[in-house]
This record gives sequence, C-alpha cells and structure tokens, in this order.
Amino acid sequence: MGCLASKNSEGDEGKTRKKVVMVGLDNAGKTSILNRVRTQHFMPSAPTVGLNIETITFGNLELLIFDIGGRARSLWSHYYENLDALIFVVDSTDRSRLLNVREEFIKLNDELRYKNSVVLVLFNKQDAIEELVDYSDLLEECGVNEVLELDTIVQKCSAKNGDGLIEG
Ligand code: G3D
Repeated sequence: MGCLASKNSEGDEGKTRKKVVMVGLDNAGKTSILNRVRTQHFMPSAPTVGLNIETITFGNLELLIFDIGGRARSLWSHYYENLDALIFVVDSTDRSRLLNVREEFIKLNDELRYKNSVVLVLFNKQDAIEELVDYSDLLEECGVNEVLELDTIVQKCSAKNGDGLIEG
C-alpha cells in the first residue's frame, strides 16, 4: 500500500498527497464520516467488509483515506507504511466498549511509535450522546490522554450533522 502514497509526495497538479488511515471499532461511524466529508450528506452505510479507499481534496491537500473495517483489526497495521496521519473513530454513545478502545490505543503506541505520524481521535455521534454524559468522562474512560503516547489531537464530532469534522 505504501506505493499508493508516500510521505509528502506531490500530486499531479501540485497537490500535496497525504496518506491517512481511518480505523476504529466496528459501528463507530468511520464510513459515515467519510461519506459526510465527501458528499456533505449523512447516508445509510453498510458495515465495511475489508476496506474502503477514498480520495478527498481540501484546497491543495489531497487525502488518500483508507477506511478499514473494525472487525478486520488484525489487518490495520498492514496499512501503516508511509502513513502521514491516523484517524481513530470512537462511538461516543457506546460506553461499554471504551475499555476496548483503550486496549486499541495501547496497541497503537507500539505500532506507530517510530512512524512519525499524527493521530486524530474523533469522538463521533455527539448528536446522540445522552445529556448527562460528560465528554471529559469519555476521554478518561478510554484513556486517550494517558494511554496514547503519540502526537495526538482529540476532536468531538458528528457524522450526522457534520459538527467538528472539518475542524478535525
Ligand atoms: P463503521 O464504518 O465504523 O462500522 P458506520 O460505522 O459508518 O457504518 O456507522 C454505524 C452506525 O452508526 C450506522 O447506523 C450509522 O448511521 C450510525 N452513525 C454513524 N455516525 C453517526 C453519528 O454521528 N450520529 C448518529 N446518531 N449515528 C451515527 P445503523 O443504524 O445503520 O447501523
């Protein structure tokens, strides 16, 4: 996969290409986020079997995004060669799996330690979060700030209404 995009490579029209891999547990909303950014619409999505590959352009930046199905966890690291950024999507409404998310962060430390890539953690489905749930509790329960030892940005978002995605 490294042949498809290398760090800071120049595209055909002077665009800077970046390789971005999007991972997360199944049902976190990875495909919905991709669809929302690509089409500006929230659309029904079938579970990702294997891999979706999309190219998204922001100004002079061309992002080649690999959306890897959450059930294919053992495959994730095969796509980390020449990685510029990793997006990890968390389902903010599924607190029962935040401990699983924490375990994935621990694995990411080893897998990305020497890759010199940025990690963006998107806390998705903010539109559906219960009013009594505190965002800071979600951060603490999955340990994003203590466990992840990488260059990390945290952003809350919603694929449904689009909030937070462009910021991320
Ligand atoms: P995945 O690609 O990470 O597996 P999907 O996840 O994009 O397939 O989304 C899984 C489910 O979550 C879908 O619901 C989708 O509509 C829903 N979803 C994704 N993002 C959001 C969001 O921001 N807000 C809300 N409320 N729901 C979201 P279904 O019912 O089709 O399984």
